[in-house]
Amino acid sequence: MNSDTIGAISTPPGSGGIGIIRVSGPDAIALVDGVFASRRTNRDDYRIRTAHDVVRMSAFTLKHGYIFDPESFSETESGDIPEFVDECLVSVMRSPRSYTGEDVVEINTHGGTAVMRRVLAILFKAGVRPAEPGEFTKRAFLNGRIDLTQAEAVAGLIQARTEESRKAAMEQMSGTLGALISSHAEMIGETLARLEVAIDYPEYDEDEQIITEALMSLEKTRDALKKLAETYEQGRIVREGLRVAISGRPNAGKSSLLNGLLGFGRAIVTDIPGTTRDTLEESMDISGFPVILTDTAGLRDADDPVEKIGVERALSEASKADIIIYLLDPTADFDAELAAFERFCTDIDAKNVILAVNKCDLLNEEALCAYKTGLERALTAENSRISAEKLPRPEEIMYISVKNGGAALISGRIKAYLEQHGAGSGGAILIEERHKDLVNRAIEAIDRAAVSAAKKSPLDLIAYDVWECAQALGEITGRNVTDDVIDMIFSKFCLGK
Ligand SMILES: Nc1nc2c(ncn2[C@@H]2O[C@H](COP(=O)(O)OP(=O)(O)OP(=O)(O)O)[C@@H](O)[C@H]2O)c(=O)[nH]1
Ligand SMILES: [Mg+2]
Repeated sequence: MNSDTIGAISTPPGSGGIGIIRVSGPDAIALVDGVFASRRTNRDDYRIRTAHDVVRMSAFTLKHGYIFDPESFSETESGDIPEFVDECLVSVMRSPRSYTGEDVVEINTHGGTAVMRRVLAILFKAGVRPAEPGEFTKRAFLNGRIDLTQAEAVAGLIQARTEESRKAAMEQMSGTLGALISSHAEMIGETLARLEVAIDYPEYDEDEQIITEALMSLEKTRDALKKLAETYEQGRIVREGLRVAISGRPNAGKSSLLNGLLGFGRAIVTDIPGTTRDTLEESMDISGFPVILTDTAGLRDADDPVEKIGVERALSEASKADIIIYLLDPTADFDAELAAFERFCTDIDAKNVILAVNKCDLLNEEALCAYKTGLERALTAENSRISAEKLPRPEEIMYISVKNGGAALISGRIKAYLEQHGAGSGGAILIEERHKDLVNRAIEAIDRAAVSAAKKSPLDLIAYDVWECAQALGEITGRNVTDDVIDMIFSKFCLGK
């Protein structure tokens, strides 16, 4: 247990209806008690200095009253009265049944910057130490209230901007991932114990038998960890958002599509080719997932040095994207459009290109039909420079008009992708890179142990790798983790959490 008492404003900076100041530690109740009074006047049976209104409170109750400055008492007509700084509600949680596991007092003040600052200053003067970012949650972890994966999920939950991000963080905070990792760690621990017994008492057991059993158990864990590692891709989308780049030749309607998807005129749209020169990034919510849309400069051999840089950026953004929406303009020169698309597909390592022919409103049925036939013929393995596996399948090419609701169709495609790749399965998924790295370390350690076992290496060599696997898993839940790692994790938190 920590010996000092910490405090911080837990509500966001700025002004709001109420502000919450949280105090946690062994002296939390006594220290707040010294600056709080439920009444503003000394009466026969009530003395502000010795009322002990907070000390008398039961856990999980609220009391109305006033925060005062204990250094400001002065004699008035109504007695020895301090300066009352704010009217507030105080709640008390007693150790160990609190967020941190310590005594916690929360003061609901009025949410003004000056109010909260002054109340905090009074508390600091009384002996409360300013909390570091994440220190309340760090204490919850150190006091065994939650494991490290749950603590990390608290930060994820606070940062979550979309429904699916919230769900995933909530799932992790409820302990699903921690419990899964712990159960694997337990199995690994048992295997390790058996190996160690065999090392210590070589006369008792058959090495061969022990190794076979150990390998079987390790393999099970390995398969489960592999499955878990695969969920990181879902987790990454939930955490960072799906990256969608909009590419194509100048004037294809890229900026119009960006605006259509966002629902407001974010990007400049004109009929002058080369309107967008820099990349333009905006985030939005599609089906509860965070999506980062990037509008890019139209692809062409530009003479203008600024546009040239823009085109380079456009290609670099596209290569980083999870999905590319490539727009073709059927009213522009067919060969130039096609050549640009082919070059795009061969030049960059593009994944998941959705080819969409825009401005279909400008073509009559006959022209559209002819265009379709021409495009499908050009995009066959015999006719195209694009490698067969990258060629868009004819049935997947979209024919849209951004002017007439085309953005909704594109949004539908993105939705379908998210449903396939980003859906939170409800079970444990890996969101944090730290967890993914450690799961992979655990898998690698098991692989090494398996190789050693196959080579009939000495038991202690195998045991060492099994031990390493256990270490990696323990680092995920925080069972064995260095202070540096703990500090690094909690430093990313916001103040007051
Ligand atoms: N008729 C019609 N015009 C469209 C459609 N989509 C875009 N346009 C028009 O095409 C022109 C170019 O649109 P932009 O969205 O600026 O095209 P862009 O691809 O961003 O162009 P650059 O920034 O120059 O690369 C504008 O005049 C748009 O109004 C569409 O579906 N139908
Ligand atoms: Mg543009």
